[in-house]
Amino acid sequence: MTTPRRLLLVNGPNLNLLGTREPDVYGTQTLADVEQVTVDAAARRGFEVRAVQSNHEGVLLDAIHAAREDCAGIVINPGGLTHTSVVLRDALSGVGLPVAEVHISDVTAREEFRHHSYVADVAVVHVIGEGVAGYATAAARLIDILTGQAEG
Ligand code: CA2
Repeated sequence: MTTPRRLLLVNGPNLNLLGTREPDVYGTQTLADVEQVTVDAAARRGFEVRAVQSNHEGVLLDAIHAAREDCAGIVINPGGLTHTSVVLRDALSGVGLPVAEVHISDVTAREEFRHHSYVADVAVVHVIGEGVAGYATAAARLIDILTGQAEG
């Protein structure tokens, strides 16, 4: 089977609130902007994006499992699940697709509990603290790996 030219974009709990609160931390762009930025970056490289956001962990797991069927890689901002969820990490590890982890804010400069990521060591790309533009960087770097233009 040829590799599908499609990414799954996953946004975790509370990221539907982007642009409505905490602009000092997360900026003023919305989840729709996040999805558009990612779609545009992927399209410039001939890839499509399927986007999912949920406040329910099981919905995210099901979307990640389904990506095995028709996606080449996963761009994910797990939100707070980054710091808590072995289950999410196991799903990403279990499907075996290359993963790009994105955080809008610089989690390394925030509270101690945000410094550990359960996802970090199953991801081949990490983009932290670049705001919403970081999703474009993550998609581009992941596609470069998928197309053999960069090492994973
Ligand atoms: O910086 C990021 O992208 C985070 O993944 C965002 C998560 C946070 O728990 C992580 O530590 C870092 C929080 C997402 C919630 O986003 C909101 C946006 C606007 C208003 C309220 C929440």
